[in-house]
Amino acid sequence: GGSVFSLWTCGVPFPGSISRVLYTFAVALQVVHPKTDEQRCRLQEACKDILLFKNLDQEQLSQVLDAMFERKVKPQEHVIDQGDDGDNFYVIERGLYDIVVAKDNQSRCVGRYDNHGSFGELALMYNTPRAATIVATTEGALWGLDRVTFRRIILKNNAKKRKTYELFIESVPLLKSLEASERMKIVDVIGEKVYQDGERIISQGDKADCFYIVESGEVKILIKSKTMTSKEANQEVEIARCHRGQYFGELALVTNKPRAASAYAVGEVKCLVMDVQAFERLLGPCMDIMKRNITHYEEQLVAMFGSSMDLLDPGN
Ligand code: 1OR
Ligand code: 1OR
Repeated sequence: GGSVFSLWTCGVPFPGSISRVLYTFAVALQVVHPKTDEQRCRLQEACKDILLFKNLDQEQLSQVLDAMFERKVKPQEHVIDQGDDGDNFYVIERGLYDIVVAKDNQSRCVGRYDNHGSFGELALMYNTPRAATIVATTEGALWGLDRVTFRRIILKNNAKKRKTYELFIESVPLLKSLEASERMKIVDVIGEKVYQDGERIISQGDKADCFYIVESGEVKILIKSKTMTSKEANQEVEIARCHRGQYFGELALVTNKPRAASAYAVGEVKCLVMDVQAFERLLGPCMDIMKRNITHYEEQLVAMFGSSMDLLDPGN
C-alpha cells in the first residue's frame, strides 16, 4: 500500500508589523501507512514482545506502529542480504527464517527465527552493512519499519537507555570482562520488562528465546523433580533466588534444551531482557563464566536430589 505523509504543523506568530499573521510550517515529515483494524490488531500482537520497543513512550510507539508496513514473503526469499545497506527493520508476524553468515567464502546457518522476534536493527543502528543474510524457509509475514523512522525514534530512545542503564550495566559481575563499548551494545538491544508479585517469568520445559538480568526486586527459581514420587512430581521446589545484578535463563540458551526450571517474581521485579541472537552475538566473552556456574548447578543438583536427575534433560 502507499504511504501518506502527515505534516506536523505549528502556528508561530510572526514578530513585528504583521504579527497577526500566523505562519504555519512543517517541522517534521512523518511516515504513515494506513491500516485496517484487522491489520492493526495483528501488528500490535506481533510487536507486543519486541524488546527494542519496550522502552518507548506511548507517543513514540504509536508513531512506530503508524509507520510500519506489511510484507509477505515466500519460501527461499532473501529478506536481507549480507553486505547490503540497511533499508528496513523487520518484526516477525509469522514464518521461519534462517540467519546465514558468510565468512571466508563459506556460508553457515548460525541460527533461526521461529515465528517470533525481529531483525535488521544493526545496519540501521550503527550505519554498517548488513551483518547477515535472512532467508525465509516457509511462507511468512513481516512488518517493516523504514530506516528514517527507525533512526528518528529508536536511536533517540537508545541514547536515553544508555544514560539510564550505563551505571547499572557496569555493576553487573557477569559483564565485568567486557569492554565499555561492548556493554553499551548490550544496552542498545535490551528491553526492560516489569513483572508483578507471583508472575511467572520462565516456565520449566518451555522453549527458550531470552536471557534475563535482574534490575530490581527478587526472582525465585523453582524446579519440578522427575525422581520424586508421582504425588510430589508436580510440586515445585525452590532452588535459588536472584537479586539485582544477577542473571538467569542462560542455561537453556547455552545447552539448546528446554528451560530447566521455572522463575517467578517475588514482589515487583524489573528485568533487562536480551534475545538469544543478541546473547550469542554479544556474550561470547562471558561464556566461560556462565559455563563454570552451570557446573555449580550440576553439583547442587546432585547434592539436593541425588545423581539420577539430569539437568540436560529437564522434561516438564
Ligand atoms: P543487520 O541490519 O545487520 C542482518 O541485518 C541481521 O541479522 C542483523 O541486523 C541482526 O538483526 C540479525 N550476527 C549478526 N546479525 C545477526 C546475528 C548474528 N543473528 C541475527 N542477526 N549472529 C548470530 C547469533 C545467533 C552472530 C554470527 C557470527
Ligand atoms: P534456564 O534457561 O534453564 C531456568 O531457565 C533458569 O533457572 C536456568 O536457566 C538458570 O538460569 C536458573 N539448576 C538449574 N537452573 C537454575 C539453577 C539450578 N539455579 C538457577 N537456575 N540449580 C540451583 C543451584 C543453586 C541446581 C538445581 C538444584
